[in-house]
Amino acid sequence: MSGEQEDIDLRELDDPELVKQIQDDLYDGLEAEVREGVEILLERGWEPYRILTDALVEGMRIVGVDFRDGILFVPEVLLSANAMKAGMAILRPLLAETGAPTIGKVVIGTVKGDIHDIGKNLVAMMLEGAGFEVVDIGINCDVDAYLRALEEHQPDILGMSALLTTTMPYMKTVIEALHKHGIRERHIVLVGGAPLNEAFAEAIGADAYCRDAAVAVETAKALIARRHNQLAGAGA
Ligand code: B1M
Repeated sequence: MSGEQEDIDLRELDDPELVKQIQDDLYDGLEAEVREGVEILLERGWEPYRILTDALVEGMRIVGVDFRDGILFVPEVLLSANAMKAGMAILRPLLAETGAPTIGKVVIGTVKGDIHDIGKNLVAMMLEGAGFEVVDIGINCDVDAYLRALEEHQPDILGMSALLTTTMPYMKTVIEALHKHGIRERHIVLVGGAPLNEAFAEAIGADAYCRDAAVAVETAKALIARRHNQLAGAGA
């Protein structure tokens, strides 16, 4: 949280200093510096997932606190978001490169009225890394966008993201539309986003709430396995 930027040679910093510096650069929206910091940690043998969580996600958490407290405003947070995305872009192919066979298909999108996409992108990245085929339909998705994507891609899982208390109720609208079209049982519905919780997911009729990207992967795997077992049981 510099304000003024001295010239720092990132390579001279030890690992904890570098992680802290990446968080500061993310806060200051310095895309090139965040990219360089991520690359240095990779060169030093850091696992991509550790860089993601310790440097980038933690950096964005700090941005979120100051945004909430009125210290940072939308234009600054947008710069931070772009810096975060630049770091994520380096990690994405590495996280996706597990060579795992495809274990299921996911359609994921942020709900109508909501343009937050960093968390959704991260979940998509981690699911890809775990061997899911992911169709990301973007932000501000209305019921029609979800229904079209489900019809076109026939995924095992529908993932929805919402970061605002004002947009999270729209998830219920989507789930009701699935019921109305008689396709609710075809898809596992997973929901996530900072203002949600398990009680909310249950109340709107989702299959599960995912606190973070790692939980999204675990939950997706577990529910796919359960569904396969049910189908195998029904066929026996
Ligand atoms: Co926004 N914003 N924002 N914002 N913004 C929040 C969400 C807020 C909590 C900030 C605050 O006040 N502390 C607050 C919401 C308050 C509320 O509703 N309770 C808020 C607000 C108010 C707003 C605006 C209304 C501000 C304004 O205009 N006055 C506006 C709304 C715009 C809109 O959507 N219509 C707005 C705008 C923006 C920016 C455009 C500047 C930018 C978004 C850029 C972008 O995404 N491309 C932005 C940002 C960056 C944030 C914060 C700071 C960070 C969000 C983020 O990326 N977190 C955020 C504060 C916060 O959350 N602490 C805030 C990092 C990300 C990795 O975490 O998204 O939680 P998260 O995702 C996690 C989990 O939630 C989960 O896994 C992810 C990875 O671990 N998860 C899923 C998420 N989606 C999932 C889907 C799944 C599963 C798991 O499906 C299976």
